[in-house]
Formats: sequence, structure tokens, C-alpha cells
Amino acid sequence: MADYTTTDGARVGILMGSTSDWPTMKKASETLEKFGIHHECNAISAHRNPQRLQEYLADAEKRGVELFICAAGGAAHLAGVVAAHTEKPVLGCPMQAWSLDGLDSLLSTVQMPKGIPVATFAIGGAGAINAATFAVQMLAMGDSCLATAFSSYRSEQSSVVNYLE
Ligand code: RP5
Repeated sequence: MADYTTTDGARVGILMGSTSDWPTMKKASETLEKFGIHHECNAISAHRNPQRLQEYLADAEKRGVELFICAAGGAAHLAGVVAAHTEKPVLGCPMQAWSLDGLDSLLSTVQMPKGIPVATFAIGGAGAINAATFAVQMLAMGDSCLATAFSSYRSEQSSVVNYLE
């Protein structure tokens, strides 16, 4: 049995460097769920499980996963290593780990060499939600039902803005 979780019809693979990233990345998963997007979530560290990461990526691509959202903290190399192993888009979420308020994670994730991009989002929960929201926008480009659902979501957001009286 594979040492990772798979979901039938997954379009997005959420990867984390550690299970300790889950409380933040759960928000990304919940955002995808809101739009009914099949996805799978796994903690596979680029440093601690390099072999498993390569196996997972090869398998995920074969199964039709269309993009990866990768979260890591500290020396946050997961998104970059995933980008090195796949031609699918990689969205990076820097975690606020144990030091430097996540600035270490942000710089490790964003400073990719030319030609191997990682689309990097904000540190922490807002970034996790925005990475998933961006994933929805990308998938909606080829999916008119999803595009309609996304339009309604944006309208709802506009209607809940509070104005000072
Ligand atoms: C990174 O180190 C993980 O992505 C996590 O953000 C951080 C701490 O991991 P643990 O020591 O809690 O497993 O690799």
C-alpha cells in the first residue's frame, strides 16, 4: 500500500512538510471543499521523505492531479522541490513555523531560480485560503460551472463588507 493518501478524481494535491502544518492548511482544504473540488492532503517532507515525495508526485500526475499546493515552514523547500519534479503549477504556502515569524519560510518558498516558478502566497492562514482560492480560479478557466460558483462567491464577499456609519 502506498505511504500516502489518494482521493478518487483529485484535481488538487495539498502537500505539507509536517502534520504540524495541518491546522493552517485545513483552511485550504475547506476552501476547496466549498467549491466541491476533489483533492487530497498529505504530509510528505522534502527533507525527511524525499523518496516518498518523488513516488507521490509521479503517481499523482498519472492519476490526473492538475496542480499542487505546498506548505512548509523554516527551510521551506517543499514547494521548490515539487516544482522541480512536476510540470504542473505549484502554489506555495509559507508556514509560520518555530522562528522568525515565518519570514524564513516566505523567503525559502518565494526565491526560486528562473524557469522553475512557485506562485507564493502570504504567510499563514490567509495564504492557505488564497492559494486554494487561486487554485479555484485556475481550474475555473476550463470549467464554466466552477466559474459561475466562483462569481457567486465573489459577490457574496462584496455583500458582507461592513461600512462604518
Ligand atoms: C517544516 O518544519 C514543516 O513544514 C513545519 O512547518 C516545520 C516544523 O515541522 P515539525 O518539526 O513540527 O514536524 O519542515
